[in-house]
Amino acid sequence: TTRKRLVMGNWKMHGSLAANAKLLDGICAGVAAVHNSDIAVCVPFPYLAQARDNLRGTGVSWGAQDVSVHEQGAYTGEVSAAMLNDFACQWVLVGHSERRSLHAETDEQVAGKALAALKADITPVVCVGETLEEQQSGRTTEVIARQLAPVLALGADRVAGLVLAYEPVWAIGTGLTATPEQAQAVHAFIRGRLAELGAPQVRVLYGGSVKASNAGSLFAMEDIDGALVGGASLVAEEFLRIAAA
Ligand code: G2H
Repeated sequence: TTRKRLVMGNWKMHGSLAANAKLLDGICAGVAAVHNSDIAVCVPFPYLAQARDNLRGTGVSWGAQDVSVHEQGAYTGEVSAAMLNDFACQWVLVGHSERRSLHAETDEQVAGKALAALKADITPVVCVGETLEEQQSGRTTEVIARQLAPVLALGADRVAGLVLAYEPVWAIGTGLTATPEQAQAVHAFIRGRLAELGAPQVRVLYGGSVKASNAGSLFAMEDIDGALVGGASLVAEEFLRIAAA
C-alpha cells in the first residue's frame, strides 16, 4: 500500500490541563522513534489551545472531536470549522458512534459536517460502523453503505480530502475487537466503494478497543491504514506502542 499509516487518539471526554500536559509530553518524548506513521490526537474543545501550544513543530498533529454543520449564527454550544482553524486543527472527527447514538446525528448531518470541515481545509475523519444487532442480523455492509452514501455523494474530489474510520459499535470500549479478518472484510468493502468513486488514496482507519497487543495484526491487513484509538490513547507509552506496531 502507498497509503501512509495514521494513528489517531480520540480522548473523548477525558483529561485536564495537568493530565494533558503529562500525556502530551510523553507522546512528544517518544515520537521520534515512530517511523512510517502519522500521529495525531483529537482533544476536547477547551484543550485545543493546549494541544497547539504543546504540539506545534513536534510532528504530532491535533484536531477536535466534532464540528458544526453551520458556518456561524445562533447555534448555542456549537463550534464552527472556522473556530477550529483558529487553533490550527488539522483534523476533526465526525459521526463518531457516540455522536450518532447519544446525539441522534443522522447520516446526512455527518456528511454535512464533513463538508463544513473540508471547506475550511480541515480533514474530516468520518466514522462509520454497525451495532451488535445489525452485525448479528447480517446487515453490516448494508449499514456501512447507507452511512457512506451521503458522504460519497460529495463526489470524488471532496472525498479524496477525507479519512474514513470503521468502528464496529460492538467493539467500542467493550474490550471486544473485531478479528483482523472481520475488520479487513469491511475495509475491503469500503475500499471497493472508494475505488468505484475514483478516490483510491483515502485512508481507512480501524477503531474499537485497539491496543498495543492487537495493533500489529490489524495493521498487517491489506486495507487497514491505521487506527482510531480511544482508551489506549490516554497512556503515552501504550499509544506510542500502537503507532510503532
Ligand atoms: C472507538 C475507540 C476510539 P476505544 O470509540 O474512537 O475507542 O479504543 O476505547 O474502543
